[in-house]
Amino acid sequence: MLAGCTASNDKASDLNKTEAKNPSASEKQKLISLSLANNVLSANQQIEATYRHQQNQLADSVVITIGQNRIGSIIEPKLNFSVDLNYQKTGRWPLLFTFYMPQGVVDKVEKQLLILSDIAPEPFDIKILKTYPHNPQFYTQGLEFDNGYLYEGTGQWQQSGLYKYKPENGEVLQSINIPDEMFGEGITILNDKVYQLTWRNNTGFVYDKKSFEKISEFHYATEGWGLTNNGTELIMSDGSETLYFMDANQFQEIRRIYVYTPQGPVTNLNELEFVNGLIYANVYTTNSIIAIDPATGKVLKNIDLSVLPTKLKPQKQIDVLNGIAYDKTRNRLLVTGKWWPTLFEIELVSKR
Ligand SMILES: [Ca+2]
Repeated sequence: MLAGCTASNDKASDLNKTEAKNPSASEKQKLISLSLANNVLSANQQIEATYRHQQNQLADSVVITIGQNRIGSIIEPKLNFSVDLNYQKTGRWPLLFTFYMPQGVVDKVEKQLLILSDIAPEPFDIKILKTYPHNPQFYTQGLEFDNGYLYEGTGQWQQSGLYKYKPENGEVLQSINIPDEMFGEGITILNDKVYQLTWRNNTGFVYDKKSFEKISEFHYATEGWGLTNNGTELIMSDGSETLYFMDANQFQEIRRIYVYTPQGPVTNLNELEFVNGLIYANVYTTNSIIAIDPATGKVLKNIDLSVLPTKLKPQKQIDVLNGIAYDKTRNRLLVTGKWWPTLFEIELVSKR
């Protein structure tokens, strides 16, 4: 009994000590409450907020930030204040309000904000310019054009590999298998190296483009889906709406974007291609390719390719549209699908 009392007294005194040590810490959190009129905004809208101070004090100023980016600041804000969002990256972001109160007191309030795109994607149809054979054994997971050749990464257990072939006739010139316990995913070519992801092993491979010899492995935390590059960084999808920009040497994340239309996120981003400054992405299980602004995550184009499956010669197994390769020297856009017998050269035709 006595021991119990002692223990509880000790606890109480510990608590007092903690408060005495840092009296402002607990008070700080209670000083200001803030509510947002709307926590879902379009990139061109205004943040509208209402704040209340516990002792009805008025703030000298408030500074609004998202990460390292200062959205705005207001001197002597009214209890209801608004500020231009002035932030173009779509997705969920923590919005931080730093209130500067009289006597040098600073109070911070964080809110979650969902930013939608303010741009309706331009709808496109396609025109088929040419067809080429595509190996119907290839479960296409990555496709890229380089210096006259197509490089294709394929999936399926015990059948995954990397192939180099002539687009005109599909003749395979070089290939390498990946280990049986791994399921191959996206590929891209940067600085004479071929990078290849695997689906659920958190492991990728780097090959010498010329010899197809494996140079190294790299690792990542998410699933691996699509891969492309912008000339300096690798860009990776993982089946969500997130695209990761990765350092090509260390394979460390540099930044990320979240892909959104005005309606919401576009998930299941699969095979990728960097085309004239935009990221093209297959949307898994659909006949759509979207074009994404790499700076913001906004979807700028929505390309309807539903005509393509109707052009395929029937065969035992045909899976979904996947695989985009851009030949920049001849401005050719090449697309195919998993186990498709045909590779299509296409042109975009605006529906507007
Ligand atoms: Ca590609």
